[in-house]
Order: sequence, then C-alpha cells, then structure tokens
Amino acid sequence: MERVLIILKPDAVQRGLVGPILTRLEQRGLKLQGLKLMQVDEALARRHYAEHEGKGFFAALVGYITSAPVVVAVVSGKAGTVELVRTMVGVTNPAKAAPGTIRGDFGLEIGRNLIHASDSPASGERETAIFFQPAELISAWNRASDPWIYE
Ligand code: IDP
Ligand code: MG
Repeated sequence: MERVLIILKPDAVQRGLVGPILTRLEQRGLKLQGLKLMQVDEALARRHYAEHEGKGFFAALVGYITSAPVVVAVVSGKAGTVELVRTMVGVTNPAKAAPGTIRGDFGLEIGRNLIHASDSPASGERETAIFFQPAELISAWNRASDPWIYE
C-alpha cells in the first residue's frame, strides 16, 4: 500500500471546491485514512515545504498556505497510488495542466494551484507524520467496495 498526503489549499477551501476535489479522489477508488480542516501555521508550513527553502517563491508559498484554513487528507491504495494521484492533480502550473486534471480544470496560476499531493511514497509517509497524529488515522479499515475496485 502507498499513502499520499493531500492538502486542499486555502484557495480550494475559499472557493468551495473541497467537495468537488474530494469527490474526484473518492470516485476514483482511493481509500481515506484521515481527513480534517485545519489552519497551517508558519512553522508547519516551513517544515512541510523545507525542500523549497531559499527559492524565490518560498515566502509567498508560506504566506499562501497559512492564509486561510486547509483541508488535509491521507488517501491510500495499491503500489503506484502516489503516481496515480499526481497524474490526477496535474502539473504544478495550472495554466499548463491538462484538462481533466484537478489543476487543469479548476486553476489558472501557479501560486493558486489548489492542491498538494505527495510526490513519492517516502514523501507520503513523511508528510502524513507531519500533519496527522497516529490516533487521527484509520489505516486499516474494511471497505465494502474494495473487491469492486481492486481485482
Ligand atoms: P508540486 O505542488 O506540483 O509538487 P512543487 O515544485 O513541489 O510543486 O512546489 C510546491 C508548491 O510551491 C507548488 O504547488 C506551488 O504552490 C508553489 N510554487 C512552485 N513553484 C512556484 C513558482 O514558480 N511560483 C509560485 N509558486 C510556486
Ligand atoms: Mg512538491
């Protein structure tokens, strides 16, 4: 199994797109392990985006992600799920993201790209641990639809 940390960024929450975006992930067959509304503070933002520290857009990125509540989720699936979710999300710049992707259908600019998704299984584990306490996650629940989603 692979886990992906999803953040529905402040623009997704402000624009009322939490439902439509979560619906896509849910309808595809991804399994929820955790879900909550929260406010990201500067320390958490810096930790989550540590790889981007020093880049020109870093201050704006921290300002953006801390500017209003976000919805964070952990979704899981079989091997390959991280890549599958990144394909659903689309490339970083919504202006270049393919139609049918979340960024390509809902966004226009790189600084308002609506959603974060972990970029590797290792990032999925690291980021899940940053945003969720173990007790907030239900990592192994029996989903009735599983045999109708996975062969
Ligand atoms: P990703 O979200 O597609 O993985 P990353 O390169 O990891 O993209 O960048 C993290 C986030 O930083 C992006 O989602 C976006 O919000 C922001 N970002 C990245 N590059 C730029 C930029 O050139 N200008 C403004 N914001 C950027
Ligand atoms: Mg990234």
